[in-house]
Amino acid sequence: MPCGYFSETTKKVLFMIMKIIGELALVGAIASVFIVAAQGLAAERAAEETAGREYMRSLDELMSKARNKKTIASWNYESNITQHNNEVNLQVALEVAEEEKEYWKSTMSYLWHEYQDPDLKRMFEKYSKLGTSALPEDLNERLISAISNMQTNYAKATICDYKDRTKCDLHVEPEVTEIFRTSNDAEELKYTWLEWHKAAGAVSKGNFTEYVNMDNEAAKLNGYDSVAEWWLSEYEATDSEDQFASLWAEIKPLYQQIHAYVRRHLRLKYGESVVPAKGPIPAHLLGNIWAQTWNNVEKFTRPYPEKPDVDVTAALIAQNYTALKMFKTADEFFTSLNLIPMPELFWERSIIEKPNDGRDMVCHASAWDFFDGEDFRIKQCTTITDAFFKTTHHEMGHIQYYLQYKDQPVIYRAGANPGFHEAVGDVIALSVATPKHLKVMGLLEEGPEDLESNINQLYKMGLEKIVFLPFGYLLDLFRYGVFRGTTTTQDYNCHFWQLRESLQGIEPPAPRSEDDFDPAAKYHISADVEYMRYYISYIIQFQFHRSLCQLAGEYDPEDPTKLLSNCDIYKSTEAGNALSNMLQLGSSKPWPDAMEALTGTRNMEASGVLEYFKPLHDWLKAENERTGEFVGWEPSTVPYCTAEQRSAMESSGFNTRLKKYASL
Ligand code: X8Z
Ligand code: ZN
Repeated sequence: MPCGYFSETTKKVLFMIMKIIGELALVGAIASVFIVAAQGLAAERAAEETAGREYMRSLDELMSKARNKKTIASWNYESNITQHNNEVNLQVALEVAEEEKEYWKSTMSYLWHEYQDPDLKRMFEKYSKLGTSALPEDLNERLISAISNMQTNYAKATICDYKDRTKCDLHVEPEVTEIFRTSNDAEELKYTWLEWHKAAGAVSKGNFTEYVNMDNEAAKLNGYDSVAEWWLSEYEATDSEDQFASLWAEIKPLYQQIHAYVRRHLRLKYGESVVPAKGPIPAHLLGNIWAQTWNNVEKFTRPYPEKPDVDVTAALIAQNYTALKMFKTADEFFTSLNLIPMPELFWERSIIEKPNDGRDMVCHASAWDFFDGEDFRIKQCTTITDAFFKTTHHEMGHIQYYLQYKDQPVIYRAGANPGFHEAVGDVIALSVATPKHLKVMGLLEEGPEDLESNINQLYKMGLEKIVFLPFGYLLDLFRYGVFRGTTTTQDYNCHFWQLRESLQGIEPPAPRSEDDFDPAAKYHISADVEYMRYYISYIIQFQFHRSLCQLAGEYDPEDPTKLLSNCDIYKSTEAGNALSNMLQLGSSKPWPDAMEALTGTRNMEASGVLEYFKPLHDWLKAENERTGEFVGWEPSTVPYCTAEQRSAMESSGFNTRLKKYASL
């Protein structure tokens, strides 16, 4: 039909329809162009992601070689401190830093932010932090030198003997440690304390300031405000500092009870002129040069002295334990859980005793991953003591973690967070230290497991675990302040002691000033080792212990014969397999995933510690009430801050922060 025959209206309608069809066709055509383009883009992205995956594989191989090279040089230096080994170590570290810088540039050219695969993204994200290698070479050299100067000084520091002042070759390990373990002479302890802090502390102040400046530069190049934020990032949460503070708030009442109980016994032993009734405890009387664990005062403060000694040092010596026998015993416990035995190379290359060929070395115990999947070593100046029996398990726990995650990419060969790594061996040692297990091993005499022995046992563990918590917490509260610039060189020692007094309730044995630099007399400050990891470990190890004990059928909160504090997971493959599953993850998943895999909760919780020590807490409260002991402490009368420093602490907000973090 010719068009002329249509009415005007029909024409209009037809026109509209044609227009719409035309527009639809256009939209369709455009859409298909878009679809094709989008498909192209998706394919491109997928190809880019595949390329990223390939790149990651090769990068990881290169990093394994680089880290292996760097670790060998560090081991050679730390196990034999010479000028030559120090220079080689520095050279290799700088070379590897340059290599890493090149790799980093390639890494950052990938569009990893867009990747679909969360695992691949996580690896790129981790590699996007270049660490201290981000520094220009000259600054990196200054950083490495500042740390190795402090480290060398700490390792070589010696003092003279109190009784024989001509004998001047006393190192922290073993001599100073041994004096603090055995001496009851307050004057000898004070002298040794002061000498050690002079030899290992004051001399490192300049290097420490240089280290802080250089490390803060590195932090900024990695996108952090300071090293404090960098260290905190390892805990993968925005409110980590608040989490740490609320854990302390929960534990503090328990700490105050054990503190009051110990102070009373020290006062009875040394007299009120040495240990004031309501004051902080003088730091030199607690059996440890840093007052971080107080096990060595157990022998004269034990709640039920007539019951057998729970310290196994004497039994180890009587039974001719050697360093090797302690290591073999620990290995046997791990394998009884179906965990991995220490490999051949480990036994060949570890240093488990201080060599007596006159060389200087870093004696502080450490466990090493050489990142080649084969070479794992411990370096430890073992002495035959209860403490080293535990440290041996502690270090072997690190090696066990390395072995469990050795098939992960290098970037994931780390703890779920730093606290997890520190907790593995300690969890094992919690079982080993039970009266039940020590009796099986013949290290503790047979006797009934009555209430009194249980309190003795819990008390001994409290002197090791509860009292450590404020120390573990404050060491990095101090360094966070330094890194953030709220604690300057003029206030180092004053702020340090303010924290020690507020959190630990201890005071220095004599007046201190800014000519002293007491923090560096602790290994981890002189060696640049983050310390919050131990605080976290001492909390989460009790969560791990509780879950493992339940899996092993050794703990039942309803059954008084199955106490958490006497649970031994020895030979439980159920417990071992659950632990292994968590360890194998390395840092491939955020830590709450790893925590959940073992404990069913995604949080760090104080409830494990509190549940474990509940009977002791009740006993201490009743005992302190019975004796009328003051719980808590009044301000120290030993001067360590000037009046100007004290008023500045008020006006600068230091005191406000202290109140918040110390739950004051
Ligand atoms: O440094 C250690 C281990 C090596 S990772 C021996 N620890 C801390 C210390 O000695 O201060 C273990 C407990 C706390
Ligand atoms: Zn450790």
